[in-house]
Amino acid sequence: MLASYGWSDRVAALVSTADPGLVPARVVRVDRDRCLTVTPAGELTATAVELPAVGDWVGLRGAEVVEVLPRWSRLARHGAGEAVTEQVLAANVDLVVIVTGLDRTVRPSRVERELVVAWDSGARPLVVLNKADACTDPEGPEAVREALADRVRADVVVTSAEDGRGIDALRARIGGSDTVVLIGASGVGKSTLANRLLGGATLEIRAVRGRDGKGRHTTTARHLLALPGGGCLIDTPGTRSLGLLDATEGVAQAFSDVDALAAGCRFGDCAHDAEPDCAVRAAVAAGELDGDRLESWRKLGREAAWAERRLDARARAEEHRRARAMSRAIRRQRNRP
Ligand SMILES: Nc1nc2c(ncn2[C@@H]2O[C@H](COP(=O)(O)OP(=O)(O)OP(=O)(O)O)[C@@H](O)[C@H]2O)c(=O)[nH]1
Ligand SMILES: [Mg+2]
Ligand SMILES: [Zn+2]
Repeated sequence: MLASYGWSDRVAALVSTADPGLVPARVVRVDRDRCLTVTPAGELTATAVELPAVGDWVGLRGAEVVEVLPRWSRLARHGAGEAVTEQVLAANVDLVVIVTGLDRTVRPSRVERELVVAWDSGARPLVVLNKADACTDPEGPEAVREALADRVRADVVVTSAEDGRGIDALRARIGGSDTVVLIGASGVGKSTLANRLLGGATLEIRAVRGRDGKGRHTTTARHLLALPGGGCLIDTPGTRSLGLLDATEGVAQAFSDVDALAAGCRFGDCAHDAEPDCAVRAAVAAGELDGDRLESWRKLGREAAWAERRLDARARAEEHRRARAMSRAIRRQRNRP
């Protein structure tokens, strides 16, 4: 049963460190106060004190999640609201598939942001240009693919969930025990692609109304499903934009080309602004590095650094709160007759 849900040697090793009295299971869906899990004996709805995320490996006692096993990757974003909070979209993912549609102008900066989130998750990324049958670029899908791959320095595949092209290429990139998560704006065809891979109409899809399809989120919950050819997949609701967490590591990985160039700058802390002998600006001037890409690197780097400071501040405040509660408890103990 678990074999179809991403069970691997790595998971086996992880489970062996857990309490042997617990039943290993994987979380395939999270609802308000309970989650649906897959156990060696089949599906089971379980309660949990602290709800795990979709994709988590857990230990069950009866119908209760009593242990969430350490994650090797987690796809997370900045939660809603002002405070910097982490919202985990999917845990223990191996491949993050960033989906965009060729039926409208592809925005490389959006893909760059999603690549930062993907790299930062600890999984490997893949970019999919879907809706090749409805490509609006006069140069055609392959030209768009080449230009995007060149700009974002990632593996890019062209697909059409409509006529089936590129689905084999996508399938070929998914390993037998891989957990794949699909991300991207609403209406780009994530669920349609998922249905293609699933070999049936399991997930609901709906036509996008209007040009940008705002406010039309067809998929409303994240759900982990087993793929017939091996591996499993999490479809997610479309996101307008992903807010970065302390993703400085992700920025470094997504922009390793900029980092490599920066090694040639005269100053180690060069901001590639007005410093003399800046190898990064020289590369832009020589046409070797896209100026817009450098701009993306700046913007995303700043956002990640800002979130890092905010998260640090929050962690410090939390520590302070705990210390105060502790000293209050100690005082109460002392004051006891
Ligand atoms: N022409 C064309 N239409 C497609 C393709 N893939 C999906 N669509 C259509 O695009 C619309 C949206 O598809 P969905 O799969 O629901 O999109 P989604 O990304 O899952 O959207 P959310 O669940 O809202 O995030 C539907 O009308 C699909 O039939 C494709 O390759 N070509
Ligand atoms: Mg969907
Ligand atoms: Zn520089």
